[in-house]
Amino acid sequence: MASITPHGSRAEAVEGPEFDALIIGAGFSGLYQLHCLRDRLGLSAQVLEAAEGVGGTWYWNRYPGARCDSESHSYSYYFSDELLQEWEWSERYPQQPEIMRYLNWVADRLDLKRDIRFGRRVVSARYQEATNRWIVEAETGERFQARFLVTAVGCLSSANIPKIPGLESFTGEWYHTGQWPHEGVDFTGKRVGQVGTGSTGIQAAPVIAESAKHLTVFQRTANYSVPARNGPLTPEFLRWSKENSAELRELMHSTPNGHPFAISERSALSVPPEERQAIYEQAWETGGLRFRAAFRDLLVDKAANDTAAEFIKAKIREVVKDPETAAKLANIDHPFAAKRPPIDTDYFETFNRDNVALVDVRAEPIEAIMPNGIRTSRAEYALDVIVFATGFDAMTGPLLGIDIRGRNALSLRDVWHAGPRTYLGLGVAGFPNLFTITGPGSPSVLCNMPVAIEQHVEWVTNCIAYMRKRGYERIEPSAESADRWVDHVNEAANATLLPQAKHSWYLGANVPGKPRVFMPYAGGMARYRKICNEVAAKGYEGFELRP
Ligand code: N01
Repeated sequence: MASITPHGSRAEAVEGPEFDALIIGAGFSGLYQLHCLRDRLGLSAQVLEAAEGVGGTWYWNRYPGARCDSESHSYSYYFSDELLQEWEWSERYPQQPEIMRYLNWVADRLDLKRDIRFGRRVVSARYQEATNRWIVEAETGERFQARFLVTAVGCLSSANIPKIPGLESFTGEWYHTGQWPHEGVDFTGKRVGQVGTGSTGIQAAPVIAESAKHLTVFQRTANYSVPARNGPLTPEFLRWSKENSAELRELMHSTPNGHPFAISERSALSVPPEERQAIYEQAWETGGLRFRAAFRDLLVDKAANDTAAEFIKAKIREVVKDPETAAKLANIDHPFAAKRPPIDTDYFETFNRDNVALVDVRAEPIEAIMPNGIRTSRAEYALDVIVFATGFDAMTGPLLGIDIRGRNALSLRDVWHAGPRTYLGLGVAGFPNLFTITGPGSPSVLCNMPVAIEQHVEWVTNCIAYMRKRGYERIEPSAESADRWVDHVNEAANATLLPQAKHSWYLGANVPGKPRVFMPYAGGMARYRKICNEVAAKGYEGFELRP
């Protein structure tokens, strides 16, 4: 499988087998990137994957209730009509096991697994200037080399386990939702403590409460949530989505967030209060992320946003019977959707159960974990199981978890010490031939992920094809273009209400010591795609290309 470039034989003994391209990660991005480079460009390409199977984020996130909040018919690869026509989703939002079946099916259909090396957690990647090769080392000690290195490591794959004193003394079981045991966890008869109320915690709590003896939810930041309104997909819907796949693709490419619905053109402030209320009621009934699309200005105008925020807070007070619990749940300190807005199935209703309690850890901070539970400043909570739904060291975590070194052994950790600096979220100055799929500075997590992924993978593929055609061997963003892009990313974020959520992982605020920088590109996917296309059309403007 090693490439037949004359280079290979000389370097192989020292630096391992050589390929044209190495891809790190076998999730949505890595699978498609392998298909593009191997099957479209005819390169020798290999994927190095830490897990024992494909799936990326979905391989690890097997917690109770794990489900995607993009609608199934849009959470699919759209590059292949055959794949689109053949696969049948069963529910409005796909559950984790169904997504795993889908990704395995795609990998098998495209015969990808033969070029994926599983069980290879990449620990370092070093650029060798003299040979223009990346030397990539796995935890197993094996080395691989390639001219191009594509990171497809995901944005939410580095688990954030809070350093609470005493965790090692806990005599019960504890789990992080993003590292869930494959065999599952039996909560029957157990007293469970769940720390965290983000998208994950909001999905997990109702399911855990069904089987646990008791569930205590430890909430630090109260969160909005909109009912998902999940349900089985009808044959009519499935037929419709297949017959209209071209139009759906176009729609997803035309919206700022890559979802298959348009954002209303009305302002929340342009309609009388009764009409606005009726529009929100209808959006609440429809459910899902579509709620955000009810008005065009929810993410840019605080007064408009307040109308949505108040509507949801009123719903929480209506659903939750105990007024004290309702008040804690509705005590939300940030604009609606300024943190990633969860969608749920019976989250707020769960607090009406006799076996569920809510602890506000802003009012009574967690001080320590004891052998038999969690101690806050006010009380001790006896627990058999602790579930950390505490999220991820997002976006930069998975990249900085690898010791990546560019020209002159320049360390990515040093270059990003004050926050990520990329050009288009696709490349880093000083790191030739490195492409970062859905890297910081690209829309990534603000977009329906497969749409963002396909755009990046195709851009990278076209870029490599261009280089081969013109005889270029190296590509690297200039420091000036990266500086300008970082400024533009900040400008785009500041034009929205997103940075107003001070506890958001978009800003790195959930990881103690992490630089507070708004990481994804908030200018919208459609605009971003246009910028990337223009850069390519101008001969990869802002990048330096060399033979
Ligand atoms: O993580 P989060 P998540 N003590 O960071 C709390 C995607 N996703 O796994 O807000 C006490 O959002 C933390 O509190 P605070 C989606 O993009 C998608 O839930 O930092 N609490 C917060 O409540 C999502 O946004 C789906 O104050 C602590 C929670 O833990 C992203 O993944 C499903 C704490 C973490 O929330 C991350 O979601 C699930 C501490 N020391 C996730 N540390 C889909 O449906 C943290 N917290 C596709």
